[in-house]
Amino acid sequence: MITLQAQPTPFSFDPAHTALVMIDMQRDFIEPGGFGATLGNDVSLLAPVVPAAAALIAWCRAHGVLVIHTQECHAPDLSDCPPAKRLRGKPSLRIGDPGSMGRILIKGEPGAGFVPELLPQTGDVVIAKPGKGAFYGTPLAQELQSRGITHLIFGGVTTEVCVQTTMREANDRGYECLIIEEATGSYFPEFKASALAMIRAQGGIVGWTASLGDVRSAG
Ligand code: C5J
Repeated sequence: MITLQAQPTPFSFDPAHTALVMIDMQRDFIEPGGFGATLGNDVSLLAPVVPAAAALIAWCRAHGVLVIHTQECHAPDLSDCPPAKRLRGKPSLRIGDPGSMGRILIKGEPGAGFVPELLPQTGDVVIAKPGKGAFYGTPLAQELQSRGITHLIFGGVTTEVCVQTTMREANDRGYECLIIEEATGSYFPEFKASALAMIRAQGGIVGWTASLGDVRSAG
């Protein structure tokens, strides 16, 4: 068992029954010209998440924690993209439109791929997801159940959208959930701070939060 300092209380887990769920560290969210930028966001705000996520992934690999990468993307024919999602708002390019990194958020296009620092390795699990939550329309639940996973560690982008949605879905499914502060990020720093505060409030109503330093101090 590993116990690390966390809020609101220490978080204990057996690495053999724990998975890291790294959410949507894709070029379309982190680099200029992708989905995040088409929505008018300053994608440079997410740059510091990349080295922190890499450090967390390395720590998990060294401690025998399964690494799962999720990827928000859609089929080339958009059959898994509801019009409500595609037509929402006034982005400069919509999902499926051609951009500087290929078609926006389409599976197999360069933009939908992971940033080069965080490419999946042999033994990792990759989950392509059509929604914000990683359980909707994916085999994630079966992947976790078949491996006897009980605890989940979270990182990725964006904190208050896909990360928080997935953490809440996991919490409702009975998983003990921890999010690592530096390894997650938002285009809106105040939303990140609020999401983390909501997660650990009321005795950890959604789960625990900890810093990368807390993780490293655990061994
Ligand atoms: C968004 C995500 N923000 N991965 N996706 O649309 O958070």
